Amino acid sequence: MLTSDKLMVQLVVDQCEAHGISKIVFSPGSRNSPFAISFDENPFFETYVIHDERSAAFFALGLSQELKKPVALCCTSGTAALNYYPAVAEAFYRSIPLLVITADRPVSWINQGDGQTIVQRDVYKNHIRYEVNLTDGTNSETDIWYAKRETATGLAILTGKWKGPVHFNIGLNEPLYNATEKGLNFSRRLNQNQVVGQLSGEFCGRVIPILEQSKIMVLCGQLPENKLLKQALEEFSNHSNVLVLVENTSNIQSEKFIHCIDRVLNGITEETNFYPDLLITLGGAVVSKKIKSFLRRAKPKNHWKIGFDFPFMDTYQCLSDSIELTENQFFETINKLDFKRSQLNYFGKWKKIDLIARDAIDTVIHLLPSFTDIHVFYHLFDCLPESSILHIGNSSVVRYTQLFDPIRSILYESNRGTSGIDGSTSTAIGAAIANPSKTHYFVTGDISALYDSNAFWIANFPKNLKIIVINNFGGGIFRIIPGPATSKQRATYFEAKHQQTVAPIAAAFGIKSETINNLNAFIEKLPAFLNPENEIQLLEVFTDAQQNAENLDQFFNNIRN
Ligand SMILES: Cc1ncc(C[n+]2csc(CCOP(=O)(O)OP(=O)(O)O)c2C)c(N)n1
Repeated sequence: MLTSDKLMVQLVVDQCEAHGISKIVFSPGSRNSPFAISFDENPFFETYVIHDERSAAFFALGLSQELKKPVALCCTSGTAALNYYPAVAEAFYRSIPLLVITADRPVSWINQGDGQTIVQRDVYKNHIRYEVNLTDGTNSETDIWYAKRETATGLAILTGKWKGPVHFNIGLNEPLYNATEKGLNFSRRLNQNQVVGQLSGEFCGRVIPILEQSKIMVLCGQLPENKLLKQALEEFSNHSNVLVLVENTSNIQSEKFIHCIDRVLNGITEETNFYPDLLITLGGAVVSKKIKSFLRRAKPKNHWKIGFDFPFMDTYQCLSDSIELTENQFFETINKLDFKRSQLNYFGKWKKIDLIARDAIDTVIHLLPSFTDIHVFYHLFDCLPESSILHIGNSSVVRYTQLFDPIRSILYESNRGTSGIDGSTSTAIGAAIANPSKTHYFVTGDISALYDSNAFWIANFPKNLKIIVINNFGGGIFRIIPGPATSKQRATYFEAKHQQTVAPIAAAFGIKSETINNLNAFIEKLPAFLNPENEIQLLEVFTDAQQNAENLDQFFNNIRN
């Protein structure tokens, strides 16, 4: 087998293979060409070639999100590495294991007037779990020991308890394109033998009275599907003093939980009666801004944060205990504790309001005039095919999707780590390619779709992905959130109104598209579009930007008791 003659490149590639990283998203360049040679020649690796590094990195994130495995990215030196940054930050806040390999000049040539050169050391400093800097050169025994040890450390962290992006920056001298027969293997693993955690006897003893006497709110953020966790949470919520709040991106749904947080909070009048005494949180980002404000006002006496990532993040300003266990371990242990059933019907109080709102929706929606964003989501949730995956764009899209009860068999994904609008299409494409056995749907706003339109350029556009673009000719969110909605600068600076349509751009890349501009046509065409057999892959719907905010207001006002 051939490989690059650069020893440090061979070493990094051997380490990827030894650690089971088989998917490589490669962006063309000269400095990283030794990696192209070594990854391409080795049949263990599957490579994807994507020019736009911003899009490539989000695509890799989508692959990793779907496969639940680390994925590597490889780019050339200079601004190429900077274009990875949005997805690196997203991966950091979502604990997604991206291995970022950047080719560089050797350190002696940084800032010496060479082309395509920037300072790449520490480039992702604030958003990376580990960084390794290597230079191909002398390759002494000590250099190789150092490189093996450092890369092994980085790779152990990449997939450790607190996962996240890791950066390997490799300085390479010219000539770059020489290949040689593969000889030695340079892999080395550092095995992390993680102790299985358990709650201490002291903790269990201390918390029994709290569990018996408190109004307990369990708030779930973004999570991958986890059937055992669902069971454990259902068992825990058999206690009537336990309320479980989830979002669609939590990917755990049950009649015993409440799924639409903003919708239920909208129906609460005497807020203080609903404050919890104990808050238990798990998972990543929570979409609902309203629940964050609610809890910051409530200041529960105790807040237990479960999980390994960001253990001391104090989102609700009341963190009392950081519990570094898996969510499953925690709830399975708590369920085994012998604590008495409480008479507090905390769950029932919330559920009553939730049901009133839910029952009102059908009537309320049919009274809303024109064709607005909320109509799109109402009808979409009515006919999304079972067992598919819904990728949700940021901005108002992710907020609208929280208003309707999730369909149980569907998984919900979104770039909620940093809520950027810059890579959602590329992420959805990566996920669809990673999991071709499922149909993937992606809903996005027009600005987000235009921002990441280079995603349409990704080769072999997956046939199992269908995209709905809601075009309200600007950032519709700025009409519905307080502040910008009434600002004199709204139209130009926030909403940034425009006349652009997305379908022709997608069509230019060979993606079959259709457009719709009225409600009846949408209702009629939606089921056919969603059918996986249908060749149309992008549906652009034009909604009434003027009416959007008013319809959303009416919705919230009328679903109240
Ligand atoms: C990379 C990035 N730049 C800017 C923003 C700020 N921002 C949030 S929403 C938004 C407008 C999005 O508009 P669109 O995609 O059309 O969705 P809509 O608001 O209509 O739902 C902007 C610019 C962001 N979240 N991410």
